[in-house]
Amino acid sequence: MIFHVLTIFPEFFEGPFAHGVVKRGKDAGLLDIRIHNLREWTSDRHKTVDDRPFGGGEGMVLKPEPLFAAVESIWPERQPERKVVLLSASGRSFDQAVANSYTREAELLLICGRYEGVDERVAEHLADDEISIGNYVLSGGELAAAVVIDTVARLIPGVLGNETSAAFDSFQDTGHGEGLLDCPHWTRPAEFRGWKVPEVLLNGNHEEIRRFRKKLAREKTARWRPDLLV
Ligand code: 9D3
Repeated sequence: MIFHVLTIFPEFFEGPFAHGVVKRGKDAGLLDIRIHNLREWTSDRHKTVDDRPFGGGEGMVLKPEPLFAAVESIWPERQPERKVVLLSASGRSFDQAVANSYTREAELLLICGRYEGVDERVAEHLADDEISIGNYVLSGGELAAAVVIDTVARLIPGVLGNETSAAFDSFQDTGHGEGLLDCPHWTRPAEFRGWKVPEVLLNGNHEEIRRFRKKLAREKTARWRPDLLV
């Protein structure tokens, strides 16, 4: 799968994809990440990418021309399995189901918004989808693009060493069922600063361990994500 990122901060992406699962996926040839500098598609001396909002108001807005020129030069042909995704605070919510749906694409082109926003003609006539990663205010789409790529990349068959992407059908698929959060985990030492690992986990009774983990998963969900229980 090929991920394209269109941004005014190409250096931002030197870090996020240089480690771990995404790096291994790249090295194995299972995915490719291509960072594109939006300013390459400006035609004025100052490489202008933004302008003042019509109707007045705070801040600046990304101009449509460089964005359309960039997408049309990266993809001279739009194909059904190539999707343009606009990262914006006003998009639909990104979640595991959206990530799963993106694994069916051959290529994604992620447009990182900046300033107060992006000219609405980009959302209307250039992007196939408009995505927010959560209900909080970021200063731009770059962190969101990195989140989307990380989440989708690990679902690509082979990237995690898993060929069965069906095992990742839902966010809460932990083996406990019922859409619960994962249960807590412990490792050695069995006692640390006087805090003991639950005895059940040490006794080798796998049926009892399974029931215990499910109980803890329910308790954890009730505490931190009661919305998942309704
Ligand atoms: C309410 C007026 N503005 C906030 C002071 C709106 C606004 C404009 C631009 C809010 C955020 C941004 C920049 N954010 C993104 O481009 C963005 C984002 C986000 O802020 N939150 C969650 N997901 C995303 S994806 C892109």
